[in-house]
Amino acid sequence: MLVNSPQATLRLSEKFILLLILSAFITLCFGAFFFLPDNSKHKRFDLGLEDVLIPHIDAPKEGKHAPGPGPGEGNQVQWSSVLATSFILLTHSHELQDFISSEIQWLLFVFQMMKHAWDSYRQYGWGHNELKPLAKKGHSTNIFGNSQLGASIVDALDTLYIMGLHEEFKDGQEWIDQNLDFSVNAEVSVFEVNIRFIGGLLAAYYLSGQEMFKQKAVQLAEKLLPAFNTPTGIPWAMVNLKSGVGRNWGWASAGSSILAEFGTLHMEFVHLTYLTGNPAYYQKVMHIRKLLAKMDRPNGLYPNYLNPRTGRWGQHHTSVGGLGDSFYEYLLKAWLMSDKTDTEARKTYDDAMEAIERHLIRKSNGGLTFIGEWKNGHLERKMGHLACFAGGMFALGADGSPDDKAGHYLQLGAEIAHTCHESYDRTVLKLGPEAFKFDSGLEAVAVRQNEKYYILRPEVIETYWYMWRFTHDPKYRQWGWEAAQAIDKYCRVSGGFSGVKDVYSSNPTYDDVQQSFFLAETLKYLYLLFSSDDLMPLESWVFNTEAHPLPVLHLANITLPGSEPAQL
Ligand code: DMJ
Repeated sequence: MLVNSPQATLRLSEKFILLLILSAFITLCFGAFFFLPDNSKHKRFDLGLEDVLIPHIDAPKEGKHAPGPGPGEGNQVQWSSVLATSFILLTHSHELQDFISSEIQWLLFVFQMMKHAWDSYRQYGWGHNELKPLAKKGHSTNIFGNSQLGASIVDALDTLYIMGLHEEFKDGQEWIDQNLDFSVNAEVSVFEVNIRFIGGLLAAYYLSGQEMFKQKAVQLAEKLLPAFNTPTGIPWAMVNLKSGVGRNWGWASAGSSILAEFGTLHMEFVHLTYLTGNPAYYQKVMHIRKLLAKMDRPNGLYPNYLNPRTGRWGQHHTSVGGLGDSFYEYLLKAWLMSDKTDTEARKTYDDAMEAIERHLIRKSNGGLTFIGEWKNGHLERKMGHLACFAGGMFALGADGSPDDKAGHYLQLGAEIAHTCHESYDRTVLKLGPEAFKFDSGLEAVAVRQNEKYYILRPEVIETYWYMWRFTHDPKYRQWGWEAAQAIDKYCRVSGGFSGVKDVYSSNPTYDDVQQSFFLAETLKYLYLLFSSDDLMPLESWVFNTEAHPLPVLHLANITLPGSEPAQL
């Protein structure tokens, strides 16, 4: 059953008519596809629910990354109207619910969540970075500086595209074309702007073929380059887009840069060099890699802090959650994105995973596998929601792991997925807390009041999706469906979706923020979880840490400007 609706008591004749209407819709949509001229079928790069039903997407071809006309062009079916209508029909008819598989119903459910999130932002926060769904006005945080860069538009674009929301995509495209200007006096986070804006713009370019997205990505990248002007070449955490002056966060271990920030640029920067022929981007990230390779690592672990003036580690804290997480993710994804030719990245990843397993991963008394945090020689038995992404990373990296440990890493991914699911299941709202402990008889529950919040984060659902893709165990879809329902029930308000401050309270208060990553990641991973594997196949696409898909580059046949052929 999709939704408990008191109005679902239609007469038999009405039900029959509803069935007929839905069948007519589906027939119309199939028909529209089949009657398209052959050339437009092959050229088009539409994604969305039709791909669940008719898998026909080709991966981007080498040297021809963005086949097909842009969104809204050509003879396209308006999937948004079809899906919205189907959802309304479904919520009103048990017969239709019996007739249509759970997965399609769940897909439609996620689709209408995306519509609500986007439409609310469109109505109340348009052009602002994020939305305050209760106050019904724009919102921003210090990661975007004092700017109105439309972060939610850029972050949501590829999700809209993948869901087939072409009108909404076009609306966002127009705003970006006419309004997105990076010559602003704003001090932004280099990492956040890279993963959300450069990643989002590049994915929109690869999916739609619209040159404008590529140009905007390159304009922004040029503005980030001054951040690398440090004595070591390790970038500052923040840069002023106008003046180019950089600095680090005041709270970060005596002026250090952060591993998960300077270590999460590689994918986007390699693509920038590939697309522009400008070697600067590639050289900047390879310089970071080389510098890290030369450094001593305590117990083989990478501390979270590195001073960009001295080139020395700051505090010896290591985490697979916040401050460390996506550094490890990008080592694996650099290898995958290079069509597995970047073996240096793979080796670095494998070595890091070995040290992490030895020093950070433990099993609780209750049998839950967790990833703790290393702090000055001591293991803190606490895991953050952010670290839950690692279940998916272990599964993604299983194939290609050394010593025939593929099965082992897939199993580790499954154990982390199980632990993170428990962290959701042990709450009142069935949504996971920001951090949870494994100490003093406590298992997978938050203790401190300021760790009980849920801010629409994606990591647990991300892991469900990767585990689903690699195992097809239906429990991952079931767990994703539980999470989707809980988000819809407890985070949905009339003006969008909001985070909640206490997942253990049956009457939680809202934080009044609809995060841009909710549209970029949480809803995209849910949609992919309920879709066919042919939608965004992992052999062809690698998702950046903000869930923006970038195509695999066939680097065995290409020499990137600024690289030595032997290195690739
Ligand atoms: C996202 O912006 C990215 O996934 C990032 O790597 C860390 N976490 C947030 C969402 O929780």
